[in-house]
Amino acid sequence: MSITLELGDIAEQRVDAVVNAANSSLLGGGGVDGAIHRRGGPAILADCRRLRADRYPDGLPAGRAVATTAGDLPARWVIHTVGPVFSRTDDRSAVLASCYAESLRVADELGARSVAFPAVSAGIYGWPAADAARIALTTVGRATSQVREARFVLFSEQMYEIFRSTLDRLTHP
Ligand code: AR6
Repeated sequence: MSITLELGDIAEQRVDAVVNAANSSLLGGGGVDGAIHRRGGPAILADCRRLRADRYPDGLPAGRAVATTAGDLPARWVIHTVGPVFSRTDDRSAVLASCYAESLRVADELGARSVAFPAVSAGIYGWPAADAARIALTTVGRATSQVREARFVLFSEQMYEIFRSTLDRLTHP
């Protein structure tokens, strides 16, 4: 699998699957979630409502992932994952790592070969950027998957630079 980095909007990516940094309700929010539902249209929310009714009446737990249609996005599927809210007293790194591992597992089930990821938990959920980048890149780098391209789509120059330097360090220790 090749890991690539791009500065841009995740909702504009032409890939098989786009990963959404959702919340447990699966019913929408701000940040990545807002951008995906705005650009993807009502079909995504309709699928999410069905998932809540059928499989996740209490919501999708943090660290898990589930797929829906991508609606009007230039992708085939959205893989919704719920990152942990950052805590200074409770180490939730394993939950954040699980978001990436589970998203790739769902991508494999779908047959997706290219997947775009945001920096899960690094926005509204408050995870420090450098640590979020380390967890994201090490987890995806170690995963066994049929996915050929894992593309991290970063929303600011600063976040892009953090991911680039972290990736450099991991590939040339
Ligand atoms: N494309 C790529 N990255 C983006 C975009 C975009 N369009 N918009 C924001 N980012 P966040 P979280 C960056 O807050 O921390 C929602 O309300 C952002 O700058 O989207 O997991 C959900 O419903 C940051 O670096 O996700 C949940 O309630 C990263 O993406 C909650 O926010 C993640 O920021 C989830 O919070």
